[in-house]
Amino acid sequence: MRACFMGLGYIGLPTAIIAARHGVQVAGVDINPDVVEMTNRGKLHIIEPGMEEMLQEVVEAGTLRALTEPVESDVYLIVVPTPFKGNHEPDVSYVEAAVRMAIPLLKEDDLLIIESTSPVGTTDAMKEIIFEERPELEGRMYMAYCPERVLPGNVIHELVNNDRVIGGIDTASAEKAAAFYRHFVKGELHMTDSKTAEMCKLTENSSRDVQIAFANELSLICDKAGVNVWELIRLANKHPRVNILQPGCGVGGHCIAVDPYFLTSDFPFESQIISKAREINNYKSFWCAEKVINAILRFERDHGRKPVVALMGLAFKPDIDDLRESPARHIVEKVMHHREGAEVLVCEPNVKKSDFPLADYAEAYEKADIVAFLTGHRQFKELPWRDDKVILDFCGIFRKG
Ligand code: SAJ
Repeated sequence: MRACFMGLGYIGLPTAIIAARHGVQVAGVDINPDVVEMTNRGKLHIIEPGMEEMLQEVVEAGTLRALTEPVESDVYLIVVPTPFKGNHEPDVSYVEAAVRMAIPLLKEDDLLIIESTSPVGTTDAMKEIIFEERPELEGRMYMAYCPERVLPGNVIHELVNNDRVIGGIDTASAEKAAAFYRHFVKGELHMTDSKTAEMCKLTENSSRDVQIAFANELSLICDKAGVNVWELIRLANKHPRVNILQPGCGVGGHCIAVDPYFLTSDFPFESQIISKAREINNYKSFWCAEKVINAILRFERDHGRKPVVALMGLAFKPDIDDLRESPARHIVEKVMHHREGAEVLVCEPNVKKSDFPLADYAEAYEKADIVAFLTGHRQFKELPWRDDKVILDFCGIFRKG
């Protein structure tokens, strides 16, 4: 079986590597020649623990090679980004461009799978483009939408073990796509139609965004009410049918903070809660930055000197080194801008280099008058509580249980 992966990014590359380890002959295509060159040298251009060793293995075995142009295959996978254009409107032009690159190579019995997060109806739209260009293939090839659901940082395990939704343009397509994923997926494969599969991906991430927004809203209410939000959630979750997530300093990454807009943009009147959740989670970062700035002003007023401030964490979630779309990073930028002359120490134990000079987290904690925890890293949880500091614990470092 030959598969051509169009897009060697955060999902395309790991999936290509795993498929290449499971008997699939993989061509990995990326328009960026640097990505192609690095991949062929066995160097990973993305951040994912354990993945580089696997890449080296499949490059050496010759089961994966990277190219800038697609080659004739049996399966084509579209795994390119779907960014925004204008005001949070999804832009499917990369998906369309990748599909158009594959069109001249398609032949009878081929399978084309879209994995890119896409607005509802994208697979049908791509089907029309293909059959307009190649009418002789109508009814003679297979197409499916099969979203991924891997958690960055745990990709190797989740790519293999997660259940997957397989959305065919018809039953035969769903079966053909399921047979392809069976090469490397141990989780269950759930077959449906392509529109439902597209919507399912958007629903999963919107659902999590809404649930986090509920926790973040509670944190704002608790701050005003003088109630410890962590204790509140811990106790409420003792109810057999309540399961509240944890508040933080906002929602980051490119999935949960992005995918809900695919629904709000196409269904603006219907998606009320989804749209409000996005607002709440964005507002939470702004609120945290304001809290730090106010603490700086209050400290100077009360002590007659500028404080030392430690901002703990830059990554978008605990125990990873991924700073992309990170609310912690937005907060750091805002505080740096409005620091009123205070010395600000930025700490991120999981990275060596960033746009900001980085301080050692234990030394910064010792030295600072004001400490704001922005990411709930494991290392921070070892630090002792200190009554002599102003501690802004936005991510529950000192929560019990
Ligand atoms: N967060 C909270 N409180 C929580 C949980 C998370 O504030 O209780 C924050 C995190 O700190 C982070 C953001 O939410 O800033 C997102 O983190 P995450 O761990 O919830 O999710 P991602 O973005 O790393 O990955 C998500 C996953 N989707 C779901 O869990 C529904 C993953 O399975 C998807 O494959 C991925 O999006 C994607 O690619 O779509």
